[in-house]
Amino acid sequence: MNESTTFPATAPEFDAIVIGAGFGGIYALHKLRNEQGLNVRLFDKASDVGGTWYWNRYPGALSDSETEVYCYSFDKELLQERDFDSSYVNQPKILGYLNHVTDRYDLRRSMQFNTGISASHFDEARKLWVVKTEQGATHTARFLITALGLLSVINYPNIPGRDTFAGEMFHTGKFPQDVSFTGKRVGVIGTGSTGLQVNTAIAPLVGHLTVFQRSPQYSVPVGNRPISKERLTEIKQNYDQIWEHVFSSMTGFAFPESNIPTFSVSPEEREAIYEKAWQKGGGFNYMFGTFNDIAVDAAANEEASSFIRRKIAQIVKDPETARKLTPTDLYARRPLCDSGYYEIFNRSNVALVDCKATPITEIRPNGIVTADGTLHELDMIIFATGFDAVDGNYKVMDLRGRNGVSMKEHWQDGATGFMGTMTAGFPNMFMVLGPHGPFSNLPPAIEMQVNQIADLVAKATRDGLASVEVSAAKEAEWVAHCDQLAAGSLFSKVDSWIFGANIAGKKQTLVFYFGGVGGYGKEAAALISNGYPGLIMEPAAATA
Ligand code: FAD
Ligand code: NA7
Repeated sequence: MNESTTFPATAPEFDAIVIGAGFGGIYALHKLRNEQGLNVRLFDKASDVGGTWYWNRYPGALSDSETEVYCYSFDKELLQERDFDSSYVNQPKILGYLNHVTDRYDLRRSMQFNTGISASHFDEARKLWVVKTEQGATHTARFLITALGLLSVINYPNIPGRDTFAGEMFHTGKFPQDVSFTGKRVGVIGTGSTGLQVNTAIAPLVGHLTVFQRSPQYSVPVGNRPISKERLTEIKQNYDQIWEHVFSSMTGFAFPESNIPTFSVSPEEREAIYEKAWQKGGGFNYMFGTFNDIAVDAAANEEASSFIRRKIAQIVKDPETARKLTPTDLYARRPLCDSGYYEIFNRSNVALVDCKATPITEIRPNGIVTADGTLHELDMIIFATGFDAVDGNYKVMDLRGRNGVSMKEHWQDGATGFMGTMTAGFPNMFMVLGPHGPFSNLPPAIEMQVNQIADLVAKATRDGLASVEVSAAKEAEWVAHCDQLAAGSLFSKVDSWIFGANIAGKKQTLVFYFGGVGGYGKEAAALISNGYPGLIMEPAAATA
């Protein structure tokens, strides 16, 4: 599609087009089609529903949000029907759940798979979106809902010789099914959340595992354990309270968040609180359920990290390996948890390469070379090297708003958004998990955002509006508000995907709202009760 594209003169083909069939797109389709009776088409380049859980099929893939809250809350019957037997839910089960939701609400007939959207342009004259598929088809809609995913565009580090590798090579974010590991020499690059999961899962399966670690990580046990039928019944009986807690909480998880500062208790009590959280499990629980200042106070952060450092020393038998695995910087990335990660280094078939001391210099047909000249011979390389997070998919697509301005140009100084759902200059386009949305357990954030989007679409339809758009001033005000909320956070002092630091050449900016799920809910409610201040609502007559 280019500037000279001629647009069909007829009314749009669809009321709304949704891109993405993950948690966000599925719910958006249900809201707009089933609840508002709109004519909606959803596209995904994948061959089926699931989003993250369609693509990330690596061994060990597990949600680290508790099972009872890693789901939709919108339908009480759906909650009562859900059957689960573990405190955390793995990739196949999440995929099964999203398939069930899709079928239960008869959504599949409005979904078109194997259809990547290559371009989406706003036609100002007719106030509609013109969307082009990778196969060359063109579709039009009044509203465009981009549920493109925030951890979706896979990141490969720029290592010379990558294409020369003769063995098997996979990225965790696009992992095939039925990979055999038996007897193979496998190298995993990356030790983020994904790297911890995949390394832990395959260590007992492979012939030999080499873990290429650049930054050592703080991690606590996930504490995944069976859920009895009695506990499941209890959870189902308490769902009203569970969601009340989630939607008024900071992190959107099920665990109770702490309201006490680290140094308000004695050193012995502190140790006991960390130990209890270690035994219970959960990364967010350890960071936000023990004390309320770990993410904002350097001394508190040091206490919590020193506990984990001591645990590593206790678990890992070889002191040199333990030293390499032990982080010394702030504990201020997305908090990690694992199913026995540090323990795998006690196995005789697992080796750790410290890529800070000896960076990877080259990939050759038979393995990975590090700066000390060692060739690590491998049959398989797994890249657990993360994603171009949040705005990645918005830059892959040729996405253009008013005056033909592309999203790449619009976000050249860093991605911005109002409430994570809108950005100025892109009328009638609504994002799910766009920039400056909540940093939290994501299904509740997704539900709040889709509800907000659906309210605006309903209002536009009811009031006969030609377009709805956030003003540049309102968006700037929200971004400044987000900056203010993050000002005291230690997260901004450490490089991670949360600020775009993992992508070479990407401008590092804050792209999250750190005011919590509860805070976000209040801001969303105020937006409606105050009559949508700062949103530009263009009446249809003005377009004639
Ligand atoms: P996604 O599930 O990413 O779906 C986006 C979809 O859009 C994809 O299917 C993609 O193919 C499609 N798409 C994108 N661009 C195009 C295009 N141009 N054309 C056509 N289709 C397109 N969150 C948590 O809250 N808790 C967790 O424990 C957790 N664990 C995670 C573990 C991993 C390994 C990963 C990668 C993410 C995890 N997340 C977790 C985040 C997770 O992404 C969200 O919870 C949620 O699944 C996001 O749903 P979504 O619909 O917004 O996006
Ligand atoms: P992350 O958290 O971005 O982790 C990527 C990892 O890859 C991290 O350990 C990186 O080291 C490492 N990496 C990247 N490039 C290299 C090179 N060249 N050499 C060695 N190591 C490298 O991605 P994940 O998929 O684990 O998790 C992302 C989110 O998805 C996660 O928070 C969950 O929400 C799900 P670094 O730390 O940059 O030194």
